[in-house]
Amino acid sequence: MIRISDEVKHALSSGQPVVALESTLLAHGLPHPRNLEVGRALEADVWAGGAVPATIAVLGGRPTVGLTADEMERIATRSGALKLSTRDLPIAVAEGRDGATTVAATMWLAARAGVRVFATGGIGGVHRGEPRDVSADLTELGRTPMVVVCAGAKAILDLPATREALETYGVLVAGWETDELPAFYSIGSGLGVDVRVEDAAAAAALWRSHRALESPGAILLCVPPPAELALPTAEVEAQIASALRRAAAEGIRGKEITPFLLREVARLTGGRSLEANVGLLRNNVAIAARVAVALSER
Ligand code: PSU
Ligand code: MN
Repeated sequence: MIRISDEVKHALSSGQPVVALESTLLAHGLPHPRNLEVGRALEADVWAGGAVPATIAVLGGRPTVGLTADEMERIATRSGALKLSTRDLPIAVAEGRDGATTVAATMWLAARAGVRVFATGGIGGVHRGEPRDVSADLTELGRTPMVVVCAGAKAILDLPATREALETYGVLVAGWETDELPAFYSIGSGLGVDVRVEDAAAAAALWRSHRALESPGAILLCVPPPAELALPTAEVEAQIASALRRAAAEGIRGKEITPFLLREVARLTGGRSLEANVGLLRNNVAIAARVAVALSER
């Protein structure tokens, strides 16, 4: 059912480090043509870090782990790719559709292919003012063992509620050289992590203990955005508040809300939030490669 590229298949069978990458941020989270440029840069960053990238999507109904250059272009360029969470995968398969995978669906497919490390920008979580709109990313993080490298949950969300939900779902939240949960565009949220790790070897040790105990769920490795691109919380909060008001006025809901808010905050910050988003993605991917390399040693 899952098609794994020859490159990724070979890497997995020979114990080489592999890093999974998602495609929703390409198809729905970043503007065209920047999205394609970023997708390629993220793969190049994984290679530069000594690991093999596996970007994941559904193509013509076929879940695919490890996109070719043409396949990535198809997902990043053609409109009409569905936004797929775990529950949506059978729909795309049954209907033979193209779809981009969220954090949740990417984890589901990556785990079945045998990939242990995954990098993204910011996970989904509990929406502000919509405490019943909880991303299925949290459900998946609670049940699929994987090291998920991110800059925390997206700042457009209710971060304190998301932090509580991570605890309820039993997700181990680790801070990369920090005691604080990053806030996606900003360095800190004022919320704590469960453990601080100083390097890839410490992250690998945590993973080995997690697997030895057969602990459920993910290790969420949270990395602050690069300081030179991070936005001050007070400033970005004003833009988020205004983006949320516009979303409410336009009646935007469900899976449309996250892409809408990311776009609107990018417009209101004159593109600075987009630069922060791209910078943190590249940083997360580089750290994920280091963790994947540490996991493949020994
Ligand atoms: N990280 C980014 N940009 C994105 C996302 C993550 O830098 O667009 C995507 C991920 O695919 C995540 C999704 O799973 O946003 C969350 O969507 P929702 O809130 O609808 O669950
Ligand atoms: Mn939602």
